[in-house]
Amino acid sequence: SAVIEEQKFSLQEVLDTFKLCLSENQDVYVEHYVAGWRGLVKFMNSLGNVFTFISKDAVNKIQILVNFLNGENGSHYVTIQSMVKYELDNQLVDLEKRGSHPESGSRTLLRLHRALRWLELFLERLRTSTEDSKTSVMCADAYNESLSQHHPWVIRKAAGMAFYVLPGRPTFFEVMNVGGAEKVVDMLGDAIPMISKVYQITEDLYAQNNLLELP
Ligand code: 1PX
Repeated sequence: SAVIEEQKFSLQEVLDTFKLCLSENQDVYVEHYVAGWRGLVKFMNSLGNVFTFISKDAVNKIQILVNFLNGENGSHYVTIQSMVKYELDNQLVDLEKRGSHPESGSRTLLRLHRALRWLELFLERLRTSTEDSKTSVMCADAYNESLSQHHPWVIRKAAGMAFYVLPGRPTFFEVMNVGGAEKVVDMLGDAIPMISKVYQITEDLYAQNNLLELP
């Protein structure tokens, strides 16, 4: 019965989390940003064990940010804007090379931010894909166009292998648990603009502060 049935995970909820990220004055809430990533990791893990090396790194970075958020200076970590300002004002960021602050909130979030661009590109490809499109190709194209530029050869190689074993489009859509292909397309059309917006606001903030290459 519906009562005992375990609530199934839906990618819709995950992507909706990114809608909660923006405050009234276009600041980005770290809490919801991190929650969005948590959901994505959960989704990725449900695709199989091969993806755990990817999710481990994401989980690690999520945890670093959660620790700041729950730490004694947590009030400065409420939004990405306040985090960046606080860390820069207090010299808590390694700007040139990794030194005494190798795991600043700013450099950690930058890694997820770069991955968010991959997600945006991948979801857009999924949205416009046809029945015979290959998820592995869409995923690899999105990766090569974005995140790969920040990864050394070994990581690119390993990522390429992970894409290779991605389930096909039908299974992928099924695991998303949103409904039929038409529903998926609608949901993505709804979610992608929000993700793009969060991405662009973060990108502009990092560009203005010269932080796009943080080590
Ligand atoms: C409907 C689609 C939903 C799909 C959700 C999938 C979520 C993907 C989560 C990927 C998170 C990757 C975070 C990577 C951060 C990163 O770039 N880290 C590297 C640099 O960090 P560092 O601290 O050393 O400066 C780090 O070296 C990364 C290592 C792990 C390998 C990253 C490969 C990224 C491939 C992204 C594509 C994921 C494909 C999943 C298919 C669903």
